[in-house]
Amino acid sequence: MAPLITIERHIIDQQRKYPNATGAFSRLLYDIALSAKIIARESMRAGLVDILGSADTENVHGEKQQKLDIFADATMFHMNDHTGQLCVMASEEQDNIITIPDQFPCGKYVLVYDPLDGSSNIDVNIGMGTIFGIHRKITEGERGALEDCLQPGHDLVAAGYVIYGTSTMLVYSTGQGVHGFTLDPSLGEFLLSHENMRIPEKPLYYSANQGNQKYWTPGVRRYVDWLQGLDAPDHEPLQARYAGSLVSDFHRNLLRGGVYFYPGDLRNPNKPNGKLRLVYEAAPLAFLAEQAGGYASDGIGNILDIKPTSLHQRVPYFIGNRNLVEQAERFIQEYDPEWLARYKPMRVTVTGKRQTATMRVQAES
Ligand code: P6P
Repeated sequence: MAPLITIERHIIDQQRKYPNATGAFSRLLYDIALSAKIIARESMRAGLVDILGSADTENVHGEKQQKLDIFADATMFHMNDHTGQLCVMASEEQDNIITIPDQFPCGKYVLVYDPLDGSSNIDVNIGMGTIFGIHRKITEGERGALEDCLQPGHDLVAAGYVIYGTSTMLVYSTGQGVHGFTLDPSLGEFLLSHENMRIPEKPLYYSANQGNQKYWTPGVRRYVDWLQGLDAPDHEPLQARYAGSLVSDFHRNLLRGGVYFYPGDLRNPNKPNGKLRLVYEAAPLAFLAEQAGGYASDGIGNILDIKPTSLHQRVPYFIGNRNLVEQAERFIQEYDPEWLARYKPMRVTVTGKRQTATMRVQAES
């Protein structure tokens, strides 16, 4: 029988590559895996306990919160607030940064997360997920601050997601490739099932909400024609698959090859930057995509080079096979000068990892 490699064992094996590791980072990854098991258990019972439906509250984005949203958010907080690994947290469901309670010690890591992405799918039994990113603390003092949560994605030390689908999987990377673990409910363990995940060279799918097509820019509409092979008789179309859940669409495209995009549009001239949040959705998955041989862009350049200027900042988003994402950039560059003029001033980039970072305000360049 092939050896059962639990996520705990995999984390320890990864830690052994760093002789000076204290184990703090490994313990943080355990705690996230345990949080995932707890959320998975509740989401699998969602139809049986009073956790379906809306909580009759709204989050910072004015989005109706589901009971399971609130449960997942509380779980991520309570499983990580006391461990001494973190100095601050940030959640899609919380307006401001989440400080570590005074009675608990602080650590050197920062956890940003979307506790339950795609929660509108809960009541219709379609997949959803948790997305997380881990940064190092960069500010002075024991306790973390907002600036610790506003680091560019290329400074992430780890990122991952949990997908609550036909099975529950935890997929993560610490910069040493992307590895997937499937939860065995009978053991309560995440077991290594997808080692060194790489996005296939030949893509099969594109994922987008084409109900918004009338609001898309000319460049994005041209892009969809290209994806559908309408621009050339010998150009094979990609198949459309859209789950309404970023984690589900990203996971499928990571395994089968493809592109997911949620572009900026022309509906609101003051909001050309789309729907997805940079800090705890777009950047962590962009980190994974790059580790798996893919790429993520806001339509201009690498998502990982964008310096967040606010906690819930939104970005236009294209993620998947590099050649597919770069084609979107070319069409936007050629056909969308009006949109580019609106969006570029919002875009601050930092090229190069922290030690050699050079901040550049896109609007000035
Ligand atoms: P729409 C879920 O709210 C989410 O952030 C992503 O998971 C998903 O891809 C997208 O929004 C769905 O948005 O506008 O297509 O319903």
